[in-house]
Amino acid sequence: FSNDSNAAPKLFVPKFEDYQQVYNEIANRLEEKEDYDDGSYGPVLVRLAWHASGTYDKETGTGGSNGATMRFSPESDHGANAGLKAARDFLEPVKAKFPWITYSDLWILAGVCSIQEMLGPAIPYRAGRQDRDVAACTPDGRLPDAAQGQDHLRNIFYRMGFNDQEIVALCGAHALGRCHSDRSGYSGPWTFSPTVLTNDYYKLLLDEKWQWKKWNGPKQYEDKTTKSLMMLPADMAIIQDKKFKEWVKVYAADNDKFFQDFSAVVNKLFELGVPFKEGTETWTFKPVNA
Ligand code: ZEM
Repeated sequence: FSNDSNAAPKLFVPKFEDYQQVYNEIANRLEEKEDYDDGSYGPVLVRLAWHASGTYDKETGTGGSNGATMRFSPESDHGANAGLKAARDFLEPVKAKFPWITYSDLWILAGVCSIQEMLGPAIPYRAGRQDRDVAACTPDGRLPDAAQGQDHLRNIFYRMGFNDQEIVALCGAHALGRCHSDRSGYSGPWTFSPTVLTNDYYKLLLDEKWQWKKWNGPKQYEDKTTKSLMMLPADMAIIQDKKFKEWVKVYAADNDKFFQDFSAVVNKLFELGVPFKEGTETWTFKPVNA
């Protein structure tokens, strides 16, 4: 005979349905502030997930999305992370409502949710990241510098374990969002639809004429036709380099191919260095508004 008071306390083990609830909560709040940027927190949440993951170093196994160490200074103060407080703060009420999820899993789930809700491809997801403390913060300088070119891109992304095709596929994320003069110093969006994922970034790179923008800010390009779009020096590097440019052409010509490769490479990015338990299930969340 046993009754509840004798039973061991039941540990809450969240399942797919529980993570889908978190997904739904984020999806339903993405456009809650009409005056935030282009009307959606999606782009800045994608950038948070990317910067949490892109610190990975394959040689030492340090960095990556396991840990969510950008919560802490010095990592939160790294120049590359300027402005990401907006994304972390957006997610605080979600963490409060679902306290069982780790920050590290939440940030990546928010990235997955944002890509899907902005009409991108399904991104497979696995849970199991653990939060780590300030001692696990990565050194400054692991994320790419927008002012530099192809050699720098290769150094940074090869360190994470990506090849040329994967680098170009990842850059397609710049179809989303914009640069902010009070964050990176750069200004403006890359495409005319910054809250919808398309292959327009590649098309615009190839089809537009790009010229240096005349202004007091950091060196960036503007399109000659409307002067309302931008490219970073690092963006231009992927059409200045012959091997990168071949992939730009592939993705400009074929949105389905871009979506397929983007989904695979983002999944790889978001899982860099994460010590998943053997047998961890891979899930695909059901879109809410997409
Ligand atoms: Zn970005 N990125 N990025 N990026 N990025 C910015 C914004 C966004 C580089 C970069 O310097 C910058 C990837 C790769 C690279 C997003 C996603 C991804 C900004 C503007 C800069 C300067 C920040 C600001 O002022 O707010 C460089 C040099 C990269 C190397 C190739 C990859 C990979 C990404 C995801 C897979 C997104 C979504 C944004 C827009 C953020 C927003 O707030 O709108």
